[in-house]
Amino acid sequence: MLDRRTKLMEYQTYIDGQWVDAASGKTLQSSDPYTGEPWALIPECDKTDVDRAVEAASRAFDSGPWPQLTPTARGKVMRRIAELIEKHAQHLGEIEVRDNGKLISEMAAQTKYMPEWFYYYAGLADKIQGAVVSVDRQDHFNYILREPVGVCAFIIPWNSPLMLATWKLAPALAAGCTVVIKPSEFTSASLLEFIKLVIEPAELPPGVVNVVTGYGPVVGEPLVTHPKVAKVAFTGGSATGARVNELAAKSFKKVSLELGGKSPNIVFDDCILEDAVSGAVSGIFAATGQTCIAGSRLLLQETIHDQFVEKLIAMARTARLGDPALAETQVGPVTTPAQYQKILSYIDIAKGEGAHCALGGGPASEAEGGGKYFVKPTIFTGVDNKMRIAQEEVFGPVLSVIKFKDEADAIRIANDIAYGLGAGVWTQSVKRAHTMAKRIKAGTVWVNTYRAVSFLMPFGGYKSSGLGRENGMEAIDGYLQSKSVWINNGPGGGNPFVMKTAS
Ligand code: TXE
Repeated sequence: MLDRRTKLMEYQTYIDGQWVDAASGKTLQSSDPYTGEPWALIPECDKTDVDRAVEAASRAFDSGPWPQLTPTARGKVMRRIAELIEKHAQHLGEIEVRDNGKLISEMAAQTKYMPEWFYYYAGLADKIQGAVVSVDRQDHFNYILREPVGVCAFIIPWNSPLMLATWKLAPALAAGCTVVIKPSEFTSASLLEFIKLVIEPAELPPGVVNVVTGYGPVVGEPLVTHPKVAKVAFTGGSATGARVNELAAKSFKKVSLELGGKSPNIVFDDCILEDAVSGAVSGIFAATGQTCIAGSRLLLQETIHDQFVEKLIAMARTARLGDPALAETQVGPVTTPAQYQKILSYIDIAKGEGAHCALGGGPASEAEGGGKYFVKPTIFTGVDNKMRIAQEEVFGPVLSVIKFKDEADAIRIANDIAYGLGAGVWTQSVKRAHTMAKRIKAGTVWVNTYRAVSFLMPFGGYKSSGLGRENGMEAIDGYLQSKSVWINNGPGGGNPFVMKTAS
């Protein structure tokens, strides 16, 4: 049971295998979203700390013991990491509940599943294979090496800090990279606990994993622009993602971006109604709607619209708001005060645009199970896909319901958006399921389920939802680069002024 009476926790950050304060000695406060009270002090790093961390990661990559480890040995280290997560799962989950306001039930599931990423990529570490290529030149032996890209910078958001760091860290370590992680200024504690309980005891060489805590522009920008960083993996909002991409482009870094979404959850009249209602609720109210894959646009076939909305409201009404540390709580607080204000302002925007507020529509009081930073589960009907409430990411428990006529209409509405992260389809028709999966422009399509993720399945966005893929086999490619090696076993010579092509 989470103990909220503890005194202010004081954290240090982790650079080159050492626990250190920020060079400036400054700290920032991290608040418990449920109480709104500060509970932890986090080092407020700046460029000096970033430089130290990147130098450490660069040394570890070039000359430390890490590059000397065989891929099999790297895999063993990663299996140790997985076992240590298993051992400390409950504590890590509780820290995230405290720092982020995530439900303990959700964190129990996440921390139980997180080790699988390290087991999976541990298994891939010694299966990174190049190739021998028969080129069209006699006496040549050509091969392709697959090498780690180098120092990787991870920028992590506040909504699922441990899970999203895991998605990057596991493939990067398997590839043989070293990393510098910048968690969100709102939720750094769980990552620092993860380093203390998992990374340090796993005995990775110093400098392989480093953390710099602090504010986005002050820490994130020097990290993204540092000449010794080879790759940036970012998860966060689209505006910040665009800025990070622009900065990284100046020094031609490799970049992967996992950005926002406005995912359509599409319900046809041939669905199993109860499943679809539950899927709609889980799409938007789970994690208080603070997930990039939130099914925030519910597209309902007009033939079932009224019946569906009635059932949906009935289920959403029963959602238990409250202390995220209690197992029975279903909707917790919004994580940051700024996000809370943003959600409320979008509720006003929707009302101003003429959408009908069918449920919720404002802050949830203590009497309603809420308190500071709680928003009532909110459903808007009569939404037109052109409205801002349908086009822009709210990142909160606010659902827009949009009617459609038929398959073609559903596809048109689903794709009429800048984003393309996820989509849900509810139907019993196999033909329709495959047609929709093919025609929706999104990185993930769930049919008769929603918000399912796995280390085995690639995850990422079409269009403005991002670049690159996390998870699955292809994620490791983002941390590797190819080197072509040409060995001439024959005579030299030939015209030195002409490119050597065929023999
Ligand atoms: O995220 P930011 P914010 C969406 C959601 C939310 C909006 C803004 O709609 O309302 O984004 O949230 C670091 N250079 N998502 O402001 O700014 C920052 O410190 C380098 C979607 O909290 O994207 C943090 O570590 N880094 C989303 C990380 O970027 C910078 C998850 C994310 O912060 C930086 C969260 C800079 N100039 C919000 N500025 C998802 N896709 O899951 C900030 N950062």
